[in-house]
Amino acid sequence: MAAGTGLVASELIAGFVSPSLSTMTALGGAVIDAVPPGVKDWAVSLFGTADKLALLAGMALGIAIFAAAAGVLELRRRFAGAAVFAVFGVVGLAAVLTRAQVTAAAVVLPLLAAGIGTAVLLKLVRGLAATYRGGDTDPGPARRSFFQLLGGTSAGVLVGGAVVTVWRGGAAGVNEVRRTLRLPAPQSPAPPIPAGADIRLAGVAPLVTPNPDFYRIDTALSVPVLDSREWRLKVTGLVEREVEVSFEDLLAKPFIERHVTIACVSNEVGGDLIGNARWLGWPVRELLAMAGPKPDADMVLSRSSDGFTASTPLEVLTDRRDALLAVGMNGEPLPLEHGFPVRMIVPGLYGYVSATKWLTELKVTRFADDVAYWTPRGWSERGPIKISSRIDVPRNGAFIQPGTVVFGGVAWAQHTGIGKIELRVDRGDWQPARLAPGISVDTWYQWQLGIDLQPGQHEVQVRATDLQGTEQTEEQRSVAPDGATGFHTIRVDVKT
Ligand SMILES: Nc1nc2c(c(=O)[nH]1)N[C@H]1C(S)=C(S)[C@@H](COP(=O)(O)O)O[C@H]1N2
Ligand SMILES: [Mo]
Repeated sequence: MAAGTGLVASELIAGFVSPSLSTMTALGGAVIDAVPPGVKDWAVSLFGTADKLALLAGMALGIAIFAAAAGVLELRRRFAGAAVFAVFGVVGLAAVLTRAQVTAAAVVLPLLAAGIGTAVLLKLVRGLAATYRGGDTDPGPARRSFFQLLGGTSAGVLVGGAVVTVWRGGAAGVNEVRRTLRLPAPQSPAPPIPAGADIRLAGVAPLVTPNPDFYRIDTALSVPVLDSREWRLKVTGLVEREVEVSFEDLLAKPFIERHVTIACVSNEVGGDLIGNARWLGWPVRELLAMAGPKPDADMVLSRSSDGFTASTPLEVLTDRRDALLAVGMNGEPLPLEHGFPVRMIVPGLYGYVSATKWLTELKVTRFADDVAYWTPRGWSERGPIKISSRIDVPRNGAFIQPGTVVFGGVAWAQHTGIGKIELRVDRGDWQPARLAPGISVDTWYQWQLGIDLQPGQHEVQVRATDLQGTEQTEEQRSVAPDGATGFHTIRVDVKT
């Protein structure tokens, strides 16, 4: 309870002022950055997207165990438990100091937590000791006052903890700023979605992914909360002149709007870490042109407020493709968890090397001189998206009626485009599917094909070919270091 009181008090302050001050988040972030890639992959495979919750629960359990030990020690020997709490404070402080967004206020909070925790610990342990002090004294009053104190702190921790989890005042303020934002209309609107691009087959992923359903992947234990009114983006490094723009500056630029499908390098074959949205923003190349990259530069290291970095080839950000400083997603300001107020979107590259959310800096540099967040953690420094295809219906393992079975799904080869989709049953001949028109080469495409199936078990595979004639490879490779390959393969059971 003592540890809980200290933690809840400091998390409450962080919650109200700014979630980025949270010591628990800093500690979790330090753990995420420090664990070897193998352990992280294991945790992600075990907990999936609940990995962050699992980490927080693990941290809480660890703290509870140490706090219990501190209580026992304090009871045996004065200030022995207090020393354990001091160690808590120092560990918390060290974690905070490793964070990119460290501020004076963030440094104070772990010390405050340890201080409050220690005070409560000493009081509780004194009170507990008083309840079984021997002799003739009646232990009743001491007992009552100890349990009052314990009950009071427990109630405080429970109520405070509930408040911390549901009410984040700092985030609420920015949510309000976001809600009242008016984004400019694009000077170059998104080309209309071609008729027939959406095949309207139940079970196939929607052509444009609604924001609440869009996959979310990042290393942020709590979503960074950035106020667009204070946001600045700096262009630094190998440039003729450093440039800084505010959100207001950005909104005054000629915006374009485009559909772009982004995907995660951790997407397994057949996986769903991919989504297609209509992004509104300003081309990155325009901002880079203002700064003037020096001739020896070949990479842009984009950085977020929480220290995450991505390495994007300079060439990709300056060619004619629609690489964006995005502020809008499907007609609304970026949701907080998708990078409010500004993120990068680069057609053709996996998110980890391009799609930096909560963007704060573009450092023009060289692959030889700088490494991005994931590069030393077992992932390739470059990550062009691999041509891929997926069967959405029927589901793997489905039981279906005999006769014509309609297969449908999506395929993508961002910035090249899909040219052909084929299916084969039980490793027979490839049969061409009907490929719907894409919105653009930067988005995924839907496809469908009806196949007559005999009763029994069948294996069905899909293969895509891009518009340059490159075929998706059959070779099965896992997601690390630069994206999975192989055919999406499902089994269906046709009833007799
Ligand atoms: N700041 C920050 N930006 C980030 C990441 C991150 O961890 N931190 N993850 C990247 C990865 S790996 C992917 S796949 C995309 C996912 O974007 P989404 O969560 O909006 O779908 O964001 C990218 N941008
Ligand atoms: Mo990713």
